[in-house]
Amino acid sequence: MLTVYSDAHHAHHAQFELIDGKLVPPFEHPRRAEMLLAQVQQANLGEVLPAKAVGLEPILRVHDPGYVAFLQTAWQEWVAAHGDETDALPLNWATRTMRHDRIPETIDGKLSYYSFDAGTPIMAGTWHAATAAARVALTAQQLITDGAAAAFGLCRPPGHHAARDFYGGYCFLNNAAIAAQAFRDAGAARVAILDVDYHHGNGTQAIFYDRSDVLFVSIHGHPKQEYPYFLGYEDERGSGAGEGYTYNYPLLWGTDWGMYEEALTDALQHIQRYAPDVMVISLGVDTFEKDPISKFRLRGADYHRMGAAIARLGIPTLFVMEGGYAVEEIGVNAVNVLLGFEAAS
Ligand code: SP5
Ligand code: ZN
Repeated sequence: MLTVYSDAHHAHHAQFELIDGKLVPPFEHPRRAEMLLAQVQQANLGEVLPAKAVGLEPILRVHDPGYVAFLQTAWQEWVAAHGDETDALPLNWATRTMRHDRIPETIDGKLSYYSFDAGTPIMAGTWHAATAAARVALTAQQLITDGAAAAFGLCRPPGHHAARDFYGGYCFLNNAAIAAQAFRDAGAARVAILDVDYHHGNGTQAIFYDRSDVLFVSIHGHPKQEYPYFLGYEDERGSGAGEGYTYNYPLLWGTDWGMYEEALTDALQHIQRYAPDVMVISLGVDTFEKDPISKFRLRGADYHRMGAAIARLGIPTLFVMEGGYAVEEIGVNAVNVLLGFEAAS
């Protein structure tokens, strides 16, 4: 399997994230992608290709132009207001009874308007890294459009929490959604997205919620217990033309492979019935037993089983990297999915 990778992710290396009431060094840091790349090479998964240059067009097929413009200049505006010593973080949000129809003019207001958490710092290189991650996903997508059976987009920062016009959950541009839309624009009639990251892919779900041409299926920590809390319940099934094209499998803390596999089997049956031309896997390995911010109990060998189960559908598959914060094991676990896929293909 070919991997696509860009060094540009190094440009995004914030100082702090807010978690558990503390400002701590970010869990989402450059060494994650370094460990992934090292394991791709160590395991001889296949050649590693650079990301191709792409314009903003495929990004704007998914994201709001105002949001993209905000991301592009947010850091400069933050520096003008506050200097460059701290990362840019929002402080409050428009919750119930407040207005969503006015975009503030100041940078602090815009950070609040265009985000949904305080755990996703913006710094000098964030835009550069986020666009590079989208280019990684698009380059890998192109490989499959050109006939490859599978490809791995080693994206960082991740993407599945980012919606059409907001960021959060360490995500700025929704790499998987951008790739899925690019598949459609390249002629695929139906695209399925399977999101196996520990956290619900709220951004991806929202982007495709009212559409039947992109099926969204997610297995994740139950929103009654787990971040991002406000999406990912079983009764979310899509709306309008998209009704019946979203499926959620919320699972409780402590979920092990036995319980996970049951959901995965069911999820894969929905995808098989949909008969997509191509499939995008939002590949998070924060379901791992030793993940520092998550509470599932998957073990190393389970990732091989996961990849094999995905391969049995026999559908061209783009893997897009999302979360996973047990940095010592992130490479082995993610590459195990890919090796399991190859072994069963
Ligand atoms: C792509 C991705 O995996 N984003 C995850 C974003 C998680 N944000 C913080 C979640 C905090 C949940 N509580 C953690 C408790 C750890 N002690
Ligand atoms: Zn996650």
